[in-house]
Amino acid sequence: MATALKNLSEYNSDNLIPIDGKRFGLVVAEWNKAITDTLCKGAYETLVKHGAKPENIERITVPGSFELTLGAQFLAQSSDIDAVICLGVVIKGETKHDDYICHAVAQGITQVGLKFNKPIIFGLVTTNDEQQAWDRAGGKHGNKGVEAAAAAIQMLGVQLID
Ligand code: DLZ
Repeated sequence: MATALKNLSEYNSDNLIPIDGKRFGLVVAEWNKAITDTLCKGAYETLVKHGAKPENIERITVPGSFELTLGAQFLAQSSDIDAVICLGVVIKGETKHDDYICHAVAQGITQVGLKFNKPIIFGLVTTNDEQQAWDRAGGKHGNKGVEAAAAAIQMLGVQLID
């Protein structure tokens, strides 16, 4: 009988499960494309570094972050895909668009994950300006695409222990 969850804190980026047989979906928003491409590169390279086969990584693009949820659903509904990584950059402007988009994406991809019982990773960078976004896309705060890929791998390693 299942009694415990394997502890996520046991993992770090050098201590992840083998993923050579796993299939990943990447959903990448085209708004702030230069930055989301950099996030995507970080995610892709992390998956490959940890053993994912390039032919097992499927990338689709969507217009903006708001569409990440439906993109995630397109991929998650395929029985082939084990985990989906959503990547977008939402930068604050004069209006509250950032709030609406971020909340919608957070709720949307949560629902997709629960509906399909698969990890759907929230790789949405939400910042006050473009520089802060670059700081998180290979800059002084690392690359959130790398972290998103590591989270997907970690989630595939979560299992019930008898
Ligand atoms: C409309 C919009 C705005 C103002 N800002 C962003 C943003 O900073 N980042 C992003 O990924 N998308 C933005 N969008 C586009 C919306 O996500 C969406 O694509 C459109 O509203 C169409 O549904």
